[in-house]
Amino acid sequence: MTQVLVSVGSNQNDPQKQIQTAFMAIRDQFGRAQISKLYLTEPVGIIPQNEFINAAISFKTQSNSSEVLAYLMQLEVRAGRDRSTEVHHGPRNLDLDIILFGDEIHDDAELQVPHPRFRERRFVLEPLLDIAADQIDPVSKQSISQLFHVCSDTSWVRKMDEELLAV
Ligand code: PH2
Ligand code: MG
Ligand code: MG
Repeated sequence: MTQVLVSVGSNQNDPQKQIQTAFMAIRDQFGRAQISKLYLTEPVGIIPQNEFINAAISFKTQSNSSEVLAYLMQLEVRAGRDRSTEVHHGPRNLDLDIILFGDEIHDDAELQVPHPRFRERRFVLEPLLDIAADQIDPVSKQSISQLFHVCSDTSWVRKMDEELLAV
């Protein structure tokens, strides 16, 4: 079984509901899954846009990384995402990024894991701390918590009071 860490983000069309729906679908597909608290985060990128809600999800699977990626992309499409019309780093209904796939390293056109920019993103690392603080990045050999403590990203990340509905 491989431990998978996924970063989830949304800043359009009821972000909290988008994240809730994605989490329930992942749980249906992969069985037991954990989710972090929800975080309201400053949009990172060049165009002005709404704040994001970000969270992190972890689960175990026997599927390979291409299969998991295909499933997550299907959830993005189900949430109304159309890559052909969207702006790079722009607003989105649902973004599901594989951050770590066990200790696998892939640098392919279809999938790069560990996610190439996750170490520089507070909106990715802070939610991951809730559920995977001790998991090791196979590239830097640092744990999530070590990476978080040296991360120099100053964009704001605020833990929300709202919890996902208990379902
Ligand atoms: N995702 C992006 C671009 N900028 N900013 C925040 N705060 N959260 C995100 O998930 C995010 C972003 C593109 O994937
Ligand atoms: Mg993505
Ligand atoms: Mg992303």
